[in-house]
Amino acid sequence: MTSERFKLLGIGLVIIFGTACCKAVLEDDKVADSQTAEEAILYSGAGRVVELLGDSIHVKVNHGPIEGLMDAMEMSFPLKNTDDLRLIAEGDSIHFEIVVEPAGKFYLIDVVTAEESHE
Ligand SMILES: [Cu+2]
Repeated sequence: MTSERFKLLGIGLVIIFGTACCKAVLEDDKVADSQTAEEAILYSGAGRVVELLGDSIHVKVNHGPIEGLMDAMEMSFPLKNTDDLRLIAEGDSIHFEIVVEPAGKFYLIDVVTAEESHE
């Protein structure tokens, strides 16, 4: 009974936090070694918005390689601040930061369109 519940929870988390490929990357030893005990790590990325997912939290992005984290791929990310969704549309080129917390939870912050990102 209990293990069945954990199994369902696990499936739910995979659905919520994105693709299995990225989950594997995030559990990579290299990532674990480079982080201190309690600090989240910040990565910069760029890509194109493929789809704004209907749950108002996730965005599907076709992103380029993110050094130290993952190769180029198409995947869904949760957003830290859902207000960012109002600033982007499908097809936009975007820049963003990915926060990876020590426990492996990750989400996007500072999502801007490429046109707005120059200083
Ligand atoms: Cu990815």
